[in-house]
Amino acid sequence: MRSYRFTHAITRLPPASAINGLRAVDTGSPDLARMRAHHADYVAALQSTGATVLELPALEAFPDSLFVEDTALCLPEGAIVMRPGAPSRLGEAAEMAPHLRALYGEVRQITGAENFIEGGDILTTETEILVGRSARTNAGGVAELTRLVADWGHSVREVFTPPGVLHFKTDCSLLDAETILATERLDASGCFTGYRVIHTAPGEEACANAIRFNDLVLFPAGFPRTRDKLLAAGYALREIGNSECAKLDGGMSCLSLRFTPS
Ligand code: CIR
Repeated sequence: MRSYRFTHAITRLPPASAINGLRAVDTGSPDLARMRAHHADYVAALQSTGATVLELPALEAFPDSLFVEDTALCLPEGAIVMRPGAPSRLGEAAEMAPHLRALYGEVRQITGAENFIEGGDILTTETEILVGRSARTNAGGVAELTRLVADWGHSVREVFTPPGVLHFKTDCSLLDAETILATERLDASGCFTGYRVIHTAPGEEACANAIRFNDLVLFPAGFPRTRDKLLAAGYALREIGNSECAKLDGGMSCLSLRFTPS
């Protein structure tokens, strides 16, 4: 599986209602115009790698619907529609399903009224699928995912999400087949044994959520010491403003589904 090379991505325009999006701590209302400008830069960066980006229209009924990553897991063999653990976000998955069906030969669904899982808790590497339980992802959701991907040949490994962190991937990103960018607090759990790990610089934990997309790493602007580490390691970085999504606990991975449909 090529875990960072993709022909397609799906994004969704931030709705005006995003100013009412979920947040763990209120640090002020996002500026919608600035958020949309950052979002346009993000889409342009994905497109600049040669990928096709399906830009879905804003969904006003769902303030967090720009964070499309949480609605599905896209694998080479097919897509799996999630069951988001935030009640206000559950309907977003049903909104995404038809778009995945139009692109993929096979689309499966997490089922079970008590099973919850969000894409932000899932990191797909070259060899395995890592899933962290969180306030949004429970044991039933992980078990469902494990069952649904088994005949596609994927193994799921349950890992630790640091307390108080929204999603597993809030604290880590895949940089290439062997390398993970992670906070020290997450790496200390031992979940990345066997991978090369680059730590976020102290005080810059908020930039751990980046994405490798083809030849680029999309990286949130404003974290110069971690940026310089990644540049020194040879990655091609594109800095994207994330100040407004950060007010809603969103980062680079949350804003797209990335895949090569079967
Ligand atoms: C939420 O709390 O669900 C949104 N405000 C942020 C979702 C971020 N998504 C992600 O990390 N995959």
